[in-house]
Amino acid sequence: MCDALRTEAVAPRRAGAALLLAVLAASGTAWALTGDAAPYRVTQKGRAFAPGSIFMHAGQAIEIVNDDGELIHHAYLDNPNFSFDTGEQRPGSKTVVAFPRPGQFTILCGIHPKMKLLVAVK
Ligand SMILES: [Cu+2]
Repeated sequence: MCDALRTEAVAPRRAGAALLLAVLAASGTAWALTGDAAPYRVTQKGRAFAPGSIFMHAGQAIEIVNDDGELIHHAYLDNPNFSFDTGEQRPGSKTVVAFPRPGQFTILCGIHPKMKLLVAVK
């Protein structure tokens, strides 16, 4: 892969992994598999991820909640080591994403370019 080809804010793509995780979360069985405590909760009130940065270990997960009134959000990560795409997050929805391996990641919102969430996984 050539880094120069990875332009910023490209159109988010649909990732099968994220869809699978969403299905697991909906079934309520995902956490028995990880063996970890509840995922880190990330809110999006006021068009901002909060907290803005998270430090965690491989295998842990974040739960991205759209609690921002009537706004739609669309969190995604496009990284050579790990990618996901929540698709449109309707008000009141939440998506759980587990990070399987170490790395430094920046999650963006496909609708609000200023939204950034840094995730450091070790
Ligand atoms: Cu947004």
